[in-house]
Amino acid sequence: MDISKDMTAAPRTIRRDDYTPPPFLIDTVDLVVELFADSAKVVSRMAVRRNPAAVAKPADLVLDGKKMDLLSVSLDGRAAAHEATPETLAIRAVPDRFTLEIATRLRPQDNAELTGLYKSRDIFCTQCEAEGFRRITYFLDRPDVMARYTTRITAEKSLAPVLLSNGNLVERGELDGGRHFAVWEDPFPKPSYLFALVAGPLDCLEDRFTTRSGREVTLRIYVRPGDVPRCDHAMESLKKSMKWDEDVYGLEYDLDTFMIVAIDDFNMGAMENKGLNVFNSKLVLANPETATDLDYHSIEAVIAHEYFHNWTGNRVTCRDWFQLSLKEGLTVLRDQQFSADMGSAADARIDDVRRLRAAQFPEDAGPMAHPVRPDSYIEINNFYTATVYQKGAEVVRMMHTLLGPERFRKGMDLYFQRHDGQAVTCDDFANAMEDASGVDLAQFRLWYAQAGTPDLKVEGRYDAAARRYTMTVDQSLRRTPGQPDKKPMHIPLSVGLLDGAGRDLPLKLAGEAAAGGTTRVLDVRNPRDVFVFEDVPEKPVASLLRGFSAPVKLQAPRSEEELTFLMAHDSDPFARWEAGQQLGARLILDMVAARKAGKPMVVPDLFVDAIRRTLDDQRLDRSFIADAVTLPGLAFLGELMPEIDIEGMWAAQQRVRGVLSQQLADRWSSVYDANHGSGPYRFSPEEVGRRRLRSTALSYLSTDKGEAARRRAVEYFENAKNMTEQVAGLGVLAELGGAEGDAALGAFHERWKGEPLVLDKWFGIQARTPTGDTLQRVKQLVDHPSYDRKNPNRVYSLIGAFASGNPVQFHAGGGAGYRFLADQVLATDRFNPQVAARLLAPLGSWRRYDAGRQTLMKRELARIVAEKGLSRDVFEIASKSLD
Ligand code: 0A1
Ligand code: ZN
Repeated sequence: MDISKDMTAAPRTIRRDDYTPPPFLIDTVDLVVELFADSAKVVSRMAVRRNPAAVAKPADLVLDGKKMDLLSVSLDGRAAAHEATPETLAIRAVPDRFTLEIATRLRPQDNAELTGLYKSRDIFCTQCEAEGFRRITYFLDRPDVMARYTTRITAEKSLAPVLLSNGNLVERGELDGGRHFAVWEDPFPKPSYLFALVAGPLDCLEDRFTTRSGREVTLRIYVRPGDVPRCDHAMESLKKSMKWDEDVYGLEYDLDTFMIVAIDDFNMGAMENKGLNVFNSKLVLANPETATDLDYHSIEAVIAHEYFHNWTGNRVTCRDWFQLSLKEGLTVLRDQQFSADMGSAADARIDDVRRLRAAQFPEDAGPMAHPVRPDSYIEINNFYTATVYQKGAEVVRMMHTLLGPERFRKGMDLYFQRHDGQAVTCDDFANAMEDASGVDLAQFRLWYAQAGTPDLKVEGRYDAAARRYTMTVDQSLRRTPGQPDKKPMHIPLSVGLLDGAGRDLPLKLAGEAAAGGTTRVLDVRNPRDVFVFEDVPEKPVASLLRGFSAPVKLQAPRSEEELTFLMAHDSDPFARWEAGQQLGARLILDMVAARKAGKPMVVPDLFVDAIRRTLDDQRLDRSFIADAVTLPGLAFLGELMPEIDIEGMWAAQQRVRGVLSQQLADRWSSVYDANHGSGPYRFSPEEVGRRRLRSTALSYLSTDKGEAARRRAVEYFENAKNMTEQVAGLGVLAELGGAEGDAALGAFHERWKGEPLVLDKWFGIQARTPTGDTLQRVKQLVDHPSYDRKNPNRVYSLIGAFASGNPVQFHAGGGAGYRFLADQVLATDRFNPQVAARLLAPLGSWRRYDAGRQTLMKRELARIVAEKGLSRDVFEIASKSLD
């Protein structure tokens, strides 16, 4: 049995329109899983009946299954006529209701795909979303088949002292031969993708939470022995999440125990299995010595995300995988709201938008562009995308904006009231929102159906005599693969008008009796909409897309003076930050054009002054200042260019940095000195802001690469009191290069060589260094003894960081970076197609580059597609990228 390679011949496209209800239902599943050192035996006993709602009445029951040995099949206690193919098992001529028992054998220790049942060192664990359960036993492995599970696990006690599965522990005991068992019962019907099993040598941190109705819940975080002291932050995050969901959505936890397990080898971030969340260990383990502020933040957000899935995903799940955003978009919105409530709402929103622009906008403009609710796929694992997650969250957020918080909450209540225990669709969600609020969402639903980022052009005209301000809004949506013609969307456009002193004006739209509020959400619905504001006493400056009220690309002919004015005065913090980004982007792009035309790149004083004012503004908190003085990233800038000019963008960005560094040198120095900090590490918004601002200043102070800069960076790195400071210092030193850079990298490795999660930072910093011969270094690091090509964290931190996080180096060198990536994709695809497919994405953007790079990138894609025995995962991305 070859379990290392997906040998599927001609990959089949699955279409949303082909959905039909399952012909059979499975009410209960009793699993017996026997774990051994070199195999696992699984016996599944299922109560099966015909689905009264099925459209067809087939004679046979056809189950999904993959990469297992079938041992036996019996129906109502007797041998059953059956036939197996590599991906199905057909049970012939079944009655209307029966008990089916199937025994299979698997080899978890050889499963490097990390889906189904596998081993992460000495720990057995499962990953069943999306289609992993079929690698454990034959099943109707689709989310609309919901069953009640009982799981009995047996194992040798010395090898696997801890035996876990979903639900409540109902029995445990000793067996002969040093073995023991545990029986878990999950009272809630669930789809197979939420099944989980974990067994191995684990320690746990235990705590309690009392729900608001008085249910006592035991909380446990399981980790490798020795890691328990690194679980406190995760536990605090869990308790905050549980409380927040009660306070904000009235949602309580529903089992007696909630368990989290940290696993070192995990393809994704984490997984919301009912009552037994499995996490990538990097999203659980933290202490100030080994984890950065960003790690602390991600842990809090992902613990919340997975916990929130208990209602949005588990209690109400997806009918089919095309509805993935039903649970993911909604749950991301909920974790974003949670993060906003835990710290600064403005920072949180800036973060959301940065991510969306860096990952989702390029996806929407590339060959894999797909709607939030896709219409087809070859491999569902390829659709856990920024579009489904981040844009999906924006879609739910827009509903929140259109309905307002109270009606949105009513919509959520109605959604749970109607659909608890069901597998439903994105339309069901929109219906609940519509029915609870009375707001018409008919046109709005296009956000689920149409791919691509809408372009919004906004122009304003002031008529002094009539005291009227007219805003003209044009929308357009470019074609995307499979969607040549688009309809106009319903776009909530949040706006304000500022007077000459920077104060918000009260807003009164034509036809309204009186002014209402200073921020208004305009309903943009047509190719062109015109909005007239009345009683406007003076020519205002418009604040547009406040709070980033819709995931669009905004174009507005605003002068540089207007943008600096907004940077200084807008009452909406997001819009304030955005004005700076727009101004920065505009001047960088102007400089790129100048460079191309052989002209000098000039940084206008106005921009330097605006940054100086931001640094001097005592009212702003430090995180916001750090955000505001950080220049737009290359991914965002690239999206604004008809053809991406990497060298040009990089040169211009460096020039702006250089000018800001020089002209504001005194400011950076005083910011650096003033934010030294003292006392033990605390993960609080103030302390995080302080550290961020200080490392931002350090980075500006290092731009000239001079002696003083090197000395300061070395001092910062050597005196670092926590991992946040170490990583910031190491990043700066790696970019400075030379003896200081090498020494710091060496010292860091020496100190942390026993900590894989910390070494990931070491790999990542080197892979992301925009200067020097990074590719050569990355190639050497692949052979480093600390590197492990089978561990997804290592692969993402080295290969992923280079290809996706270092555009300057990835696109340099006449295609050597492309060739390296393709080689890595092919090598990885032999054992882990999911990871291989994720690495591949950057090659798909070839259309955005010059002709030379296009040829080189396409050549690598073609080489990949031509490979024999390619997985469905990689085939889909590579072939669609070439289309
Ligand atoms: N549902 C999880 C993410 C996840 C998705 C797929 C996986 O394997 C293919 C694993 C995890 C979440 O949203 O957190
Ligand atoms: Zn999720």
